[in-house]
Amino acid sequence: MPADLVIVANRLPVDRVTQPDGTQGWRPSPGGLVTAIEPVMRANDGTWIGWPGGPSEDADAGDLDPFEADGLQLVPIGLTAEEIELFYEGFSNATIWPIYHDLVAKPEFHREWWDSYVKVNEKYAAKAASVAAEGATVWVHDYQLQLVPQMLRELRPDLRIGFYLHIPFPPAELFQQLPWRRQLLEGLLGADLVGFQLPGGAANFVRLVRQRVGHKTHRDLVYLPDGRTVRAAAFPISIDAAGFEALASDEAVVTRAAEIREALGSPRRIFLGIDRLDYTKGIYARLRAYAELIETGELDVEDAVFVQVAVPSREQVEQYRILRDEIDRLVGRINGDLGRIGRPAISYLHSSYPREEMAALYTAADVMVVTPYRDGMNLVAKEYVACRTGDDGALVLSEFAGAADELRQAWLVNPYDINGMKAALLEAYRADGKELTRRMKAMRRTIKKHDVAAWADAFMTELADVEHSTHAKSVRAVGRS
Ligand code: GDG
Repeated sequence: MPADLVIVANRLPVDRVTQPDGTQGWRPSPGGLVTAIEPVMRANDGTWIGWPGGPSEDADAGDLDPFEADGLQLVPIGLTAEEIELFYEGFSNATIWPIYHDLVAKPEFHREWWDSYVKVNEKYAAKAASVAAEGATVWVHDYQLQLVPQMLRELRPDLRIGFYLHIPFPPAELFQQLPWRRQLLEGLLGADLVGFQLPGGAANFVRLVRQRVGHKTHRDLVYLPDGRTVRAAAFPISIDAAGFEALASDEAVVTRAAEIREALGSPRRIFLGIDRLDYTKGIYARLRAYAELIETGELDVEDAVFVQVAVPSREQVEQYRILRDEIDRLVGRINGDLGRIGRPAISYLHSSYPREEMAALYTAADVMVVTPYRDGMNLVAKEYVACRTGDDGALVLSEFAGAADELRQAWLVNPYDINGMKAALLEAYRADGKELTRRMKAMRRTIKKHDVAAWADAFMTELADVEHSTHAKSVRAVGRS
């Protein structure tokens, strides 16, 4: 049945699993996005288009039929092993990802990766065009699908199209290295509304459109020669704050948090880092800063431990494999040099956990350390705050995470400044209860007010409001002031 609302994202909110009897099945992988979008999906007969993960033998064959899971209509897009390598691991994760994150790693440019990116984006656009009802709203997500808005508009000019970028949008100086910069900008301009995490990303985009594509712009509006107007604006994403708070208050989670502390040898303070094992997250520098504090005697392994959870990620991409080896070596060296029997300096876990275990870790941790070199938002920081129902606990947060714009009461640090990080870690460690409560109370107010439902609502409302008709030919007369 044609859908009035279509979500197009790289991944479906389910994972394909092989059941014990050998048949294929689906397991929900509910993340923040699906929680946010679910109510509006249900209210509008929504359909979600995305890749279920894993390679498909023949991506065009009908082995992936639409299906329903938990009342949601899901339309799988199959990717071949070659597309996964070129489009996903290649162009998305080894070209766009590093460029959009301030060149934290060196991006690679390969024409065959780009060709695959175009082809896969065409596949998503064609599928969206075939399931959207007349005049429907289509919301496209993230950096893997930046060409979809324009491709979709060509196929279906009747649609209202929104795009949201979950990662930072880089300054012009970096973006213009991309050999396909113009195509990417034009791809995004197919949308009526282009959403970013922060106002800076939206401003970078509008400036690039003016410079590189030559369209007229005024503040957050772009005027296209065909008479359309495109709006670029910030919509900082958030979390299901009430859901995390409820989870943290759950008796089983509270008990588990106490068990974790005990299993760690009941230290006075637990430091915690939880990140996908990604070079943007600043794990290496953070652990070095912590180790130096132990080395100099400012912290003692009898009193404190650093729990670092590194969630496996993009393991087929070479830079991620190198990073894993580097962190493995660093943790081994730190624990070898500074640990004592039963008292490692760092408790390192290369694994992923259920949501309940995440909430128990947040509840057990006295100091949460989130120090990415660059991050669109960083939901882990917000989840920690949501779980601190006792208004205690300290957050050490990178200035370069989008979350720093809202969580001003965290100990804000420059993740490139090891001494600065050491000072902040110590301050957070030594802070008294009154100071912790003052900071945490303010952050919790922010998170509760700006939760993920508010985010989805703001984007959908703005998308519904965007002038869908053509702008007047005289550019000056139309601009919002
Ligand atoms: C991108 C942008 C932006 C992590 N490990 C486990 C687990 N998680 C969950 C966390 C959190 C999410 O994954 C991670 O989100 P982040 O925001 O921290 O980072 P990215 O994955 O890089 O996300 C980022 C985000 O998109 C949203 O727009 O904020 O800047 O890079 O929700 O809780 N969840 C479970 N087990 C784990 O082991 N269940």
